[in-house]
Amino acid sequence: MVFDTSPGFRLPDNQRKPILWALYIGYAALTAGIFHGLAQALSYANIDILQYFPALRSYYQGLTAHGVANALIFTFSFSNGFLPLMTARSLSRPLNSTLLWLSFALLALGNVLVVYAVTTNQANVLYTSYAPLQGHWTYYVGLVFVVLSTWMAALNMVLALKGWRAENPGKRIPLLAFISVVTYVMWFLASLPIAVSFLGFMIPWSIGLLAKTDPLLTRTLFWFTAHAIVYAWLLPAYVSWYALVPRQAGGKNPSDTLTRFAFILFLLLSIPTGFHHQYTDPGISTGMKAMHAVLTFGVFFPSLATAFTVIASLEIGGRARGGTGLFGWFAKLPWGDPSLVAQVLAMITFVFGGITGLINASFTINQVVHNTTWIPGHFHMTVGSAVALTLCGVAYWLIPYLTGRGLWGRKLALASSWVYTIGVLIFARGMASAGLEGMPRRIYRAAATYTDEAWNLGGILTGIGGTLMFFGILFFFIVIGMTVLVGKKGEAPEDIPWSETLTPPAESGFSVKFDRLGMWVIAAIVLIVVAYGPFFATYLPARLVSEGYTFF
Ligand code: HAS
Ligand code: CU
Repeated sequence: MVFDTSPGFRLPDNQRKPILWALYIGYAALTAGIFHGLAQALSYANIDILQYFPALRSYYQGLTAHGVANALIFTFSFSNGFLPLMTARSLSRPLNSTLLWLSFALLALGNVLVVYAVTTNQANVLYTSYAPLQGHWTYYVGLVFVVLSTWMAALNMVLALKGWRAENPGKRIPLLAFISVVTYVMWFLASLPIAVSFLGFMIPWSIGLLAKTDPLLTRTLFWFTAHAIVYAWLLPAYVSWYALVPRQAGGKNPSDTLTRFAFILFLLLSIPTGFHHQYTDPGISTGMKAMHAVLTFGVFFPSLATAFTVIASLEIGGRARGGTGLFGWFAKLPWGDPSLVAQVLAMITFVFGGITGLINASFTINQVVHNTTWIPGHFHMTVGSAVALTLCGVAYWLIPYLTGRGLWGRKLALASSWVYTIGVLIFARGMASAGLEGMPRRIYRAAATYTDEAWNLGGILTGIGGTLMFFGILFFFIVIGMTVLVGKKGEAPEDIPWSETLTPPAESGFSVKFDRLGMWVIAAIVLIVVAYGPFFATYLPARLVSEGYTFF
């Protein structure tokens, strides 16, 4: 590892434990979820391996498990551990132990319920889980517990920040704590609509208190949260890219102000954009959809700013290590450091995730790609690599840091990221091109009674890429498993790889206002009301018209 391991503030051992266990749940979910991923990818190449999954009752059971484990449980378990830890370290103060354990207990309990519902074949509702597909109540209640666990983590961070502010009046909030807190404050706001949907509609409906429910309303509440959820997955990765990666590359974050600005933009713009998932839904006016399209282009901007910043910080690192010329610095990055390599490969893949996202967001072009395999092509280059690979890269220092055991199998760790990245690029190329030919998403092609020759090449690439991705994550699992079991004691970093910024935070001017989080939260709420208010004002009350369906 290239970063300095001199110790700084150390979280007490009893607080490191729940953090470590939350991370274990996350990485275990990642590994559990990839088996169906492999089957799904091979199915697009017309190879059926699901018949060898004895415990699985249906394709949709497996697809639900894959989405829930990899997109929901993995990401939030990681963030529940990582973000409070970053906040505490950045503020050099401990967290609230009760809240930490409560957050962990809710996460664990939520997992037990969701795993029960899915493995017993009672909740084949996919990770998008809106009406009229109906699942067992334990599925929805389990997810409510998972969301509550994130709220406890958020509260813990906000309390730590409050405590710090009381002791440091007038001081700028340390950058790492600032971006960590903003991430979960955004998520807290974003999670409220799904809480309304689950508590007000889905749970009463699934236990029979409500005979019928409102599909459009619950879909809208779902996407209200679930567009912003993608930034709740992404921003913890950005926390690492902005505040840790520069150090790992031997560089510095070029701008404290730009970093805070980007996160404030995410706080403002992540949420009022959910209708870009509902362009084809009837019952929502074109004007509302167009407004969300424009705001989606707006939320593209802070990611562009992020691209600028992270490339600059890598360049500073590469040049400090002796790189010269336009691209010479790139070769000088520490390509032997698995943690950095995973994250740089995540960034490179994300460029294509971003481009495909912009295409999705374009109101008219969305008609071509919606509900085709283009969409999973897009999101495996975002959550499936920008996020997943970064979270794996972070594990390569974080698990040693928390367990005190040195990383086992550095070369296998490097291979993991390369194999995964090459895999995901082939996979997404296949999904995207077949999607443009109209190959539907969420089908088990190997068993479908219809096909199209134009899907064949894309399908084969999907199968090849998906297989490589599977092995990439399997390598990761071996590395982390062995690190925990036999990693050498005493070889672990004693502190987090914490970056400096080129210039310290400004003490005057507009930038200081970024720290007034309450004000930005109010601005975010105003924007949400503008973007969603007209829909609810004209739509409500709920139209309880649909009973529940269980097709699979
Ligand atoms: Fe998306 C659908 C639009 C980002 C996830 N998205 C999805 C779904 C998921 C998902 C899961 O507008 C499917 C949901 C479902 O099941 O139906 N998405 C966007 C846009 C962005 C975007 C505009 N998506 C994400 C992220 C996700 C994610 C992030 C997860 C984490 N997405 C859509 C739309 C749909 C959609 C529509 C609905 C489609 C439909 O019809 O159903 C943008 O935020 C993307 C911005 C990204 C960039 C890239 C910046 C690049 C960086 C790296 C730079 C570093 C480098 C390093 C190059 C602007 C920061 C270089 C290194 C050197 C050493 C040189
Ligand atoms: Cu979205």
